[in-house]
Amino acid sequence: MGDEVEFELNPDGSGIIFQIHQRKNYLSRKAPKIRGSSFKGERLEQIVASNIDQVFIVSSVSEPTFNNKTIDRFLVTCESSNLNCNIIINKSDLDDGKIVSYWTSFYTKIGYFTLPTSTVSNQNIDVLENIIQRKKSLFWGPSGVGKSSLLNKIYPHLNLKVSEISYSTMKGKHTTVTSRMFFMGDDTYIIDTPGVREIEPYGIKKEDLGHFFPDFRNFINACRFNTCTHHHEPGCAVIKAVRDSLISEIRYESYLRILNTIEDDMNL
Ligand SMILES: Nc1nc2c(ncn2[C@@H]2O[C@H](COP(=O)(O)OP(=O)(O)O)[C@@H](O)[C@H]2O)c(=O)[nH]1
Ligand SMILES: [Mg+2]
Ligand SMILES: [Zn+2]
Repeated sequence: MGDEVEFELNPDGSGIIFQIHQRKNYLSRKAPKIRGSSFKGERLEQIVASNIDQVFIVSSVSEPTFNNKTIDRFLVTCESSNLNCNIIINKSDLDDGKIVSYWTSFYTKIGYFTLPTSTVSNQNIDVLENIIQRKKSLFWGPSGVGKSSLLNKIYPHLNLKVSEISYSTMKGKHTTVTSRMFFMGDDTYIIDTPGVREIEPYGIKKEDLGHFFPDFRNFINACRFNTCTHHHEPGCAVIKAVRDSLISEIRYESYLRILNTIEDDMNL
């Protein structure tokens, strides 16, 4: 999706694509595990979208519960694909006064543009509308956080299907089945993606993971070993920065969790 192609038009109106331009960037993930399948082979890389100017990682204050670890996984995937990523904290109308201000300043400090929004109170809908003009933007995040609702708010004629929250699980149901790209005129494209429950950063080596945490970057070069995974190694400058409160412990915990999910055979 979003690939630029050149094609020839035949007299009968059919076309032949003869060149797919090289993708500027693309977002991929591992194909999800199929529940109940016993297939243990290699899981393929799935391309979610390409040639994207900016990604909005959408989260919500509650329903589903705010989860910074989920945001961090999405961030790592975007960083590793060289994508410009921003964070949306939607459903600010459900805030008890703590989540929005705490996490907005948390991620802003790391350097991510973070925008609290609400399709109920309309908070920052105008700001969002402004920053997506003349760009190709992808909206990504777990199901139920309000991605389709936000897009409908800005472009009511899109009429994207919005899900009911399932109160048994407090998780949104998947209503968007495949990613869909819409041309909104004036060089503006938006991509609505289905909710992703499980996301695993694809194809990242353990020793490279730290580079996808911008808040670690200033310290990594000072580690004793250039293959340091910032896990246990002596002379690790990242661990020291966590101890000195120069790196947030919360982010370091996220880092360790993701590190744990990277399969060792990636390092062979
Ligand atoms: N309270 C509140 N509910 C919202 C907001 N935005 C969306 N919702 C609700 O959240 C549910 C899931 O929305 P949907 O747009 O389908 O989420 P998506 O799966 O991320 O596309 C729907 O019931 C929406 O009405 C918001 O800002 N505040
Ligand atoms: Mg949706
Ligand atoms: Zn280190």
